[in-house]
Amino acid sequence: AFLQTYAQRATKHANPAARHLLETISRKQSNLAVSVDVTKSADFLSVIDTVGPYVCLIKTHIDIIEDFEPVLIDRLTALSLKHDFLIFEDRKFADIGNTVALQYSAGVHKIASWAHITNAHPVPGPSVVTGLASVGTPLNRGLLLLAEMSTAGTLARGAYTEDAVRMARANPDFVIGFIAMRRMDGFGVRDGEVQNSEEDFLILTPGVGLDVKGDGLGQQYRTPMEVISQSGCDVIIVGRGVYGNPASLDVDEVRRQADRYRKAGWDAYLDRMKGR
Ligand code: UP6
Repeated sequence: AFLQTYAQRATKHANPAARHLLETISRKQSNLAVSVDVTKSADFLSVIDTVGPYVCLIKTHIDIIEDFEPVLIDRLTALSLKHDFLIFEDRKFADIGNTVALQYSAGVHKIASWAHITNAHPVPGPSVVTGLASVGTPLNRGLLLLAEMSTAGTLARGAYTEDAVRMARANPDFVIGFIAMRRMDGFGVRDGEVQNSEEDFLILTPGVGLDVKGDGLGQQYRTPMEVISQSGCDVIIVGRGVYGNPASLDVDEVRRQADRYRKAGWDAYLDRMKGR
C-alpha cells in the first residue's frame, strides 16, 4: 500500500475514519499530525487554531487539561470543521474489554463521542479490541494499536509487535493501523500463510523532530525523511517540535513550525513516491 498515493488508498479503504484521514491528507497535502500536549484549555485551542490549516490530524491527551469543561469539546469539534482535520485522542487504552468500553464511552471525557481515532496497547490481548469495537464501530471510529513505541528501551518489539499485527488483522474493520516506527507489511505472517494483498494499515509515527535527537526523558526523534521516505510510515506526529519545550505560544512561531513540518513531511512523501 505504501507505494500507492494517499488518494488511491482513500478510494479503497473500508473504514470510514481511515478513508476520511486519507482524503484529508491528500486534499491538504499534509501528512502532519500535531500533538497538542498543553495543560490549559486556552492554550490548547490557540495552538489548534494556529496549526489547523497545516495538519490532517490533531492528536490530544484530553486528560492533561487542567480546566477541562465539556464545552472544550464543542470548540475542538468546531475547529476540526473550520480547518478540515480529524481528531485522534491518544488514550492508549490497556485494560479488560468491559473497562475500556466504559473508559471510551463514559466518564468526564466521553472520548468515543468526538475522537475519530483512538489507540490501545495490545497488552491485554484481543479483548481490548473487542471491547473498544463494541463502542466505536457503530460510530464509524477507527483504532490504532501500539505495535511499537518511540522510546528508548521499549518492550513493544519482536514477538509482541508481530502479535499486535495479528490482532489487527483479526479485526480489520475497526483496527485501521498502528503506532509504529516503520511499515508492518509482512509482520505476523506465519509460515505457509498468505497475506491479504488488499490489507492497508496506516502507520502513524511519533518521535519526529528536525532539530533535536531526544528530550532527556527517553523520547527519540527522527526526521520526516527517515520516517516517511525511508521507513514507509504514513503520518508524522509532532508535538514539541512545533510549539517548543517549554511550550511557546508565540502564534507566528508556532505557525512557522507547523508549516515547516508540513512541508518536510510532504517532501518526504514525494521522495518516497519518486519514480513510481
Ligand atoms: N507518543 C510518543 N511515542 C510513542 C507513543 N506516543 O511520543 O511511542 C506520544 C506522546 C506525545 C507525542 O504521548 O503526546 O506522541 C510526542 O510528543 P513530542 O513530539 O513532543 O515528543
